[in-house]
Amino acid sequence: MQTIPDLKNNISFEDFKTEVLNDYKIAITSRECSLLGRREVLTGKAKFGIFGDGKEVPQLAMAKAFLKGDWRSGYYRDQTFMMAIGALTIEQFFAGLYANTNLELEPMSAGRQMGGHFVTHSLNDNGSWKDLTKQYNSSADISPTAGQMPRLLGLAQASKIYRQVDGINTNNFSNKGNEVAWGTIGNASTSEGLFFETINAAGVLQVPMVISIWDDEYGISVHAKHQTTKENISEVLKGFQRNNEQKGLEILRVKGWDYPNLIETYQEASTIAREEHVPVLIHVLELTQPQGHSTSGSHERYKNAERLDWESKNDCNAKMRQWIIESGIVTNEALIEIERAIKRDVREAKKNAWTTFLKPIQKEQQELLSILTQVASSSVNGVFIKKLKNSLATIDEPTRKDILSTARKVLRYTIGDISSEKKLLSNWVDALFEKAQPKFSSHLYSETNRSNILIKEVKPSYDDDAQVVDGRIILRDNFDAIFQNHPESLVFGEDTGNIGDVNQGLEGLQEKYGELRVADVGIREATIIGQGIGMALRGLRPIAEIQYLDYILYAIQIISDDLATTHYRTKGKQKAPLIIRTRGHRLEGIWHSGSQMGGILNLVRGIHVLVPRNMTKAAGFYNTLLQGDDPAIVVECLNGYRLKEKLPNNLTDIKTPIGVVETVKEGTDITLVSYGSTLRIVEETAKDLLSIGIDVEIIDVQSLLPFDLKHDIVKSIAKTNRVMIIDEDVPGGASAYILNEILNTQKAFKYLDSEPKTLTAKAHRPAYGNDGDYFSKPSAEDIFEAVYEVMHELNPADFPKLR
Ligand SMILES: Cc1ncc(C[n+]2csc(CCOP(=O)(O)OP(=O)(O)O)c2C)c(N)n1
Repeated sequence: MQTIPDLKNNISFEDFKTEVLNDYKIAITSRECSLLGRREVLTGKAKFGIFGDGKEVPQLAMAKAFLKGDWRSGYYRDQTFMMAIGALTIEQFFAGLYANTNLELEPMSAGRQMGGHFVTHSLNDNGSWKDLTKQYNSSADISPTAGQMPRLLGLAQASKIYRQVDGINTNNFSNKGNEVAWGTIGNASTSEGLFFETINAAGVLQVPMVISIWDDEYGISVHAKHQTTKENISEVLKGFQRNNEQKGLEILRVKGWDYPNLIETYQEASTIAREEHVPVLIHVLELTQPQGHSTSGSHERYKNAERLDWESKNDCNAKMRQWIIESGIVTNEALIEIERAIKRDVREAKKNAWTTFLKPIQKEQQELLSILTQVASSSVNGVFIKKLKNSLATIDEPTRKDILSTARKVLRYTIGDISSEKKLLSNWVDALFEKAQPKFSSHLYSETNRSNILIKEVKPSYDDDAQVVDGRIILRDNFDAIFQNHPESLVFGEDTGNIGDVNQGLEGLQEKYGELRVADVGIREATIIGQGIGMALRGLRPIAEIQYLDYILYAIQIISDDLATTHYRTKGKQKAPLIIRTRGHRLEGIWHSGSQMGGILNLVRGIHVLVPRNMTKAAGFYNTLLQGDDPAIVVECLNGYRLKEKLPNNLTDIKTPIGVVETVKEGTDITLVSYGSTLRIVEETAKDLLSIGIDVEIIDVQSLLPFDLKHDIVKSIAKTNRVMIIDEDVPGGASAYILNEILNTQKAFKYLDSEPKTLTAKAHRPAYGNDGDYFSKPSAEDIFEAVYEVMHELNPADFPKLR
């Protein structure tokens, strides 16, 4: 079905005819998929449908200009493009709609994403890279509108890095940076800030990117007059147009039904982006949406008769058809023949997709029915069990939910039975869960030997006369070694380049490694992360710097929606091992508190969250992360850059293990669990507590996600029988997360002789200044008194009430 890329004008008329008809067939196939797809939802076979009808013809043109090695970052309308590059068959289209969990049958996400979310596979099963220069590439779509834009920037930036930075091994990834990153977005989604942020950054960076705006004048029901100034996005963007004096974007416009002009426009865009590394925006106008936005509603509700009439007359497929006949390529009759055959093929493929989806589930249904027959005959509740069994038997097209919920309800009827049949059923339920649960829950993190958690610890070692230096020096020297040893690594952020970051952890490194590898960027956190995601998807090892932890909130949407789900939503077929470097913890003021850990932890499952208590630990984390495949956020302690640390003699080798806590002080009375800057206060308070006879054990969590994989905390609690979590986040923030891990995962309740305690900041954002901090976050006195109170409850005679 695939279109022929890079169609040049110097082909024979016969070849041209074949090519056009081949394209027309793709467009009609895609349309037929949309039409039948909608029906599958309305009849209940699929849950939700969002299709590419009305956007077919421009996608043919885009596919022709799209070369091997190129990347797409698009959205749910792009099924025609995916078909045209040969990355989506009709069966796969329907397998996605049905949420088939078999990755071979549903390569877009193994049923994890709703239909219309596309991807190609970058990785082999063992997690190693495929040769991305020899295949067409698509990053995995996400649903939030414009969420594809930040990543697009990085996909394009990677070409620039591969072209301009010497010493990187480009095998598998790039051919001299000739690859173009192609973005697609709906007209209404250009209202999002992420779109403007990306456009501006692309203009600044001058990267090979072609953004297509599919303009059908609506965003669901909302017309362009409510979306876009002047109702015209390319008009508004005119200021970005490059000219003879100034760099910028090339902006092109073309009508979405005009096949020959579309091909020409896309070839032009491709050449500009590929050869000059100049971003191009193509505003594709006059598109339609024949079936409305999605299966959730009908567009007759919000489009008037005049618009609906216009849409039916300007349907891009109909216009292409008309052009084919008028150009004498083939007759109307010949096209009718082609269309009839396609309808038949799509119907057939749809049926196959449904059968292959259903078969394994029906097999499970039959297995269960046979077990239930046995269970019913051996149970006193046989009558009720038979009823449930018969009800399951009547379902012709069952889901796994139908099957498992029947089995589990039957188990309730067998509570009083002691029989081999009951055992058979309960084993069968366990086995089905074991088989089915990973279909939905695997690959949140790397499952290969490049998983971060497998990387072994290398402890720092010290000379007897080890130099004592500011923490930032340790970081700087370690980054220096990283850039030396990993040519594919690079760092970028606000004030990261010229001054070597606001705390000078990168001092002098731009001079040494150049402006592309140690780079200043604009104030645009979301696209800083997007830049990192895109480059990581293409084999680079980016370190994206977010200046202060508080400002990660600007990027948390893209971190959560895109980065955290990349590996999961592709079932391990793409990875983005981005390292996010930031600093926080124990700064001051509402927007410089650096403590919002609970919010972050709950939004970034799929990413490791590390809070090293000093810069040696931080350096070790960076070294570990560069050996692994999982993305991570490293929060450096803001007040640690100028604190003195001993310089290890094996700095560049040290590795801080991930998911491992450290007991920094042993004790007998109570286990204090903390991390980051707060840990230092806990350590100081421990001395005061010891002076009055309270001997605490202190554990530094240091790796919040993943959390204490060896369950060392519960071992400590088994000894002390008491626990307190001390955290500078709000009540119910990270402390609640830690408590859940200790109580629910590690089952520490068995060992507790006192109520488990959390000591946190106040519920409000921390006020500014020393007193603001004192009255907002846990102070040394707060910690002292809270621990003392626990000991007072235990032994009021030795520890009488303090106040
Ligand atoms: C951040 C976010 N807000 C809202 C939505 C719900 N939504 C999905 S598509 C859509 C309209 C998009 O319109 P447009 O960009 O013009 O693309 P089209 O669907 O018309 O191709 C909206 C509001 C979403 N997916 N993400």
